[in-house]
Amino acid sequence: MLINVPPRSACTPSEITPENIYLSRRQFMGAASAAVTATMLPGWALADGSVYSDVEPGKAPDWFAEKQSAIHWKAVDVKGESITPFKDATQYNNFYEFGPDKGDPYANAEQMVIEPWTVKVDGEVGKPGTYSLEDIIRPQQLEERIYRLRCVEAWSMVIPWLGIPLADVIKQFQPTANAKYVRFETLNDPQHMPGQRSSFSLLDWPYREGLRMDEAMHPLAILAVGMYGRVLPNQNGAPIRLVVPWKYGFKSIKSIVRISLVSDQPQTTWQSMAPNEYGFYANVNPQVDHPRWSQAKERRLPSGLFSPNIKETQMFNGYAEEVAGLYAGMDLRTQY
Ligand SMILES: Nc1nc2c(c(=O)[nH]1)N[C@H]1C(S)=C(S)[C@@H](COP(=O)(O)O)O[C@H]1N2
Ligand SMILES: [Mo]
Repeated sequence: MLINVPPRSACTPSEITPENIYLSRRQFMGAASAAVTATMLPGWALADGSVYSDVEPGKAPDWFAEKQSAIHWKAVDVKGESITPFKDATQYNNFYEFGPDKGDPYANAEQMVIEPWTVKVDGEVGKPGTYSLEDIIRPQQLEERIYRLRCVEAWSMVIPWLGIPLADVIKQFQPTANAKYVRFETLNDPQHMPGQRSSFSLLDWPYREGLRMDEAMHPLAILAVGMYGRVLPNQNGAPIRLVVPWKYGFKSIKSIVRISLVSDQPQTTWQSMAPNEYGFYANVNPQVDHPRWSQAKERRLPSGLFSPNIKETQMFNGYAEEVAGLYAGMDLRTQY
C-alpha cells in the first residue's frame, strides 16, 4: 500500500519563499479568483491569523497557541484544486444538533460550551479514563491536511484542516487485542443544542460514528482541532472532530466527547436511521448510487445557480491509491 503522507521533515521553513512572505494578505484578497490563496507563512505571521485570506480569527486557547509556531504546513495537499473560501466552509454546514438547515450551525453553534472539554476513553484499552483535550493534544505535533470533503448529498469542498493523526491518539490509549472497531460520540447538550430539542429531528442523540480499527489507524484519518490556520469554529465541530477524507462527510463526527474501542461493529447514527441509504463503511464511490440520487458527480462549492461547478466524483474521493487496500476482497456494492 502506498501511503502518500510525506514525512514531517518534508516541509521545512526553507521552503517558505520570499514571494510568499512578500505578498501581503491584502494583495491576495485582491486577486480576482474565487479561490483562497494558500500561502506558507512563518509562525510569526500567524499573529493576525493570516495564513489564509478572509479568515475570521478565532480566540485560540493556550494549548492551541502553544502548538502554532511548530505546525507542519501542507503535510498533505490537493495539488491543483482550489481551497474552498473560509466563508463557505463555515456558513454551509451539516451539524444537525444545531438544526437541519445549512445555515443553522453558523447561526446557533456559538452557544456550545467548549471549554473545558474532556473526552471519555473506554472499552478495550489499557488506559481508560477521562482525558482533558490538552492531555490528548500536548504530546502531538499539529499538521495541516488539505483534504477534499465529499458529503453524501453530493456537494464537496476542499478544507485545510489542522490536526493530529488519529492513530497516534489511539496508541496513547493502548488498545487491547480485542479492539476491532473505534466508536465515537458527540456532545449531548439539549440546553445548548436546539436541534436536539426539536421534535422534528429523525436522529437520536448523541450522534455516533465508528471506524474499523485498520481504517482508524490509517495515516489519512485525523482528529482536527483547527482549520484555515486557526482554531476550529464551533459549527465545524470544535474543539475536536474526526476527518476521514475518503468517506462521506457524515462519518467525520464533530465535537467528540467519547472514544470507545470495541470488539463488535458499532451502531452509527445514519445507519440506524436508514440502513438501506447509509452504510457503516460509507466510502465515497461514484459507482454505487444513493437509492434516491446518483453519486457519479458532485457540486464543488462555491457553486452558483448560474455557474454550477460540477466535478466527477472520484473513487474513495481521490484517495484510492492510499486506501483501496483496506477493502481488498470486499464487495463495495453490498458493503456500502
Ligand atoms: N455530531 C455531528 N457530526 C457531524 C454531522 C452532524 O450532524 N453531527 N454532520 C456530518 C455531515 S453529514 C457532514 S457532510 C460533515 C460536515 O462537516 P463541515 O460542516 O465541517 O463541512 O460533518 C459530519 N459530522
Ligand atoms: Mo454530509
